[in-house]
Amino acid sequence: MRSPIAFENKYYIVAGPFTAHRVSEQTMNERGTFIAAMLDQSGRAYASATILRMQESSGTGTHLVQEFGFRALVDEVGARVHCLAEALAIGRSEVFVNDARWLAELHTAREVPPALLTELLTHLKAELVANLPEADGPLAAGYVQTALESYALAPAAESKANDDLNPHADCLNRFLMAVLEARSADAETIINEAHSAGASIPDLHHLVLTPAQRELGEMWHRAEISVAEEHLGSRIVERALINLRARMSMAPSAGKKVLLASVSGNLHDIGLRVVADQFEMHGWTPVFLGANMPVDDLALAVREFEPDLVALSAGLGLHLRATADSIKAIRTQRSDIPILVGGGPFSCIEGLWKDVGADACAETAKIAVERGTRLTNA
Ligand code: B12
Repeated sequence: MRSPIAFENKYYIVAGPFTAHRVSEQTMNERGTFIAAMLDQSGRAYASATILRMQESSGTGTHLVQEFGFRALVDEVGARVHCLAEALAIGRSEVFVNDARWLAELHTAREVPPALLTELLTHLKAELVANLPEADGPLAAGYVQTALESYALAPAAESKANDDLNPHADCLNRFLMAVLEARSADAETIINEAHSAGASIPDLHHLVLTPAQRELGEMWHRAEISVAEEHLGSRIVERALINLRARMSMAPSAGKKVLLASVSGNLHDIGLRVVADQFEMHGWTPVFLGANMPVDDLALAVREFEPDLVALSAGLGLHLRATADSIKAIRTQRSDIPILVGGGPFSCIEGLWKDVGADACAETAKIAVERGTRLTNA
C-alpha cells in the first residue's frame, strides 16, 4: 500500500479528503505518529480488508456481514483502527488495550462469543503486517498483540453506584430509580431536597450525580438499558446541575479565570460542567466552552479571554491527539499558560497527561481546583 504522506516543516500533512492532523513533535512519538497518519488515511481500507480476511478464513465474517451489513462492520472495525492510531501517535499501547477490554465487555454483555474479538484482532494484526511499510507493521501489530494478550484478563467493570460507604447512597439510589422510571421531575426534586436537607453541592456532584451518570453508562455497556434511557438520564443530570447552580454559594473572588473546553471530537461535557461549577464555587471566573471545541478556535479563545488556567476534557482514548494538538495550538498563543487535563483516559492511564504535553491532570473536580490553584500560584 502506498502512503500518500509528505513531511512538511514540523507537520505531517495527509493528502486527500481526510482531516489533516497537526502533530506536536515535542509530545508525540515520531514513528507512531507517522503510522497513525497512514492509518487515518486508510482506516476504512484496513477495516474492510480485515473483514474480508475473516470472511475468507472462517466464515465468521460472512455471517457478520449478513447480520449487520458490510458498512456497519467497517464503521465498527474502523473505530478500532482509529483508536489504534491514537495509541500509536501517543506512544501508549494501553489506549488500545483499554478499547479492546471495553469491547470485550460489551460483547460479553450481548452474548457475542469471545472468539469473535480474538479473530477480528488477529486478522487486523495480519493486515497491518501485510500492508504497512515493513519497518512499521511490527510496531502496530505489537500494539494489537498486547491487546489480544490482555483483554481476556480484564476484570469485569465494577459498579460503584451502591457503595455502602457513600453517605448519600440512599439519595443516589432514589435518584437513579427516578431516572430509570423516567420520572424527571421527581429526580430533580430528590436532588433539591437533599441540598435543602444539608447535603453540600460538591457532595451531590461527587457522590450522587457523578456515580449515577456513570452507572447509567455502565448499564448501557452491560446491555441493561437502551441508548434512549442513557440519553434521558444525561438530560436529567444536566438539569439537576443547572438547578444546583442557582443554589451555589460562592467563595470571595480568587481573582482568577479558568477557560474550560472539551477537545475537538469530544461530545462529553457534563464532567467538565461539574469542574467549572466547582472552580466557580472557589471564587474563580469560569469561561465554559462546552463540548467539541475546534483546535484553532480554542487557541483563539485563549487569546481572547486571557484565562489564568486552561482545563481540557477528553472523553475517550479517541480524543488524545485532539488534546495534544489543542495544547500545542494554545501554547502558540500563550506559551506560559498552565494547562490541566482530565476525563476518562487520563483517569485510567498513569502519566498519560505528560504524553499530551499538559502540566497536570485531575481525576475529580475537587482535585482539579486544588491542582489548578497550585499551578497558577507557582
Ligand atoms: C453521558 C455520556 C455520553 C453523552 C455525553 C453527553 C454530554 N453532554 O456530556 C453522549 C451520548 C454524547 C455520549 C457519547 C458517546 N459515548 Co459516552 N458516556 C456518557 C456517560 C454515560 C456519562 C459521562 C458523564 O457525564 N459522567 C459523569 C461525569 C461527572 O463524570 P466524568 O465525565 O468522568 O467527569 C469527571 C472526571 O472524569 C473529571 N473530569 C472530566 N473532565 C475533566 C476535565 C478536566 C480539566 C479535569 C481536571 C477533570 C475532568 O472530573 C469530572 C467530575 O469529577 C459515560 C459513562 C461513564 N462511565 O462516565 C459514557 C462513556 C464515557 N461513553 C462511552 C462511549 C463509548 C461513547 C460513544 C463512543 C458511544 C457511541 N457509540 O456513539 C460516544 C462518543 C461521543 C464522542 N465523540 O465523544 C464509553 C467510553 C468507553 C471507553 N472506555 O472508551 C462510556 C464510559 C460508557 C461505557 N461504559 O461504555 N456519551
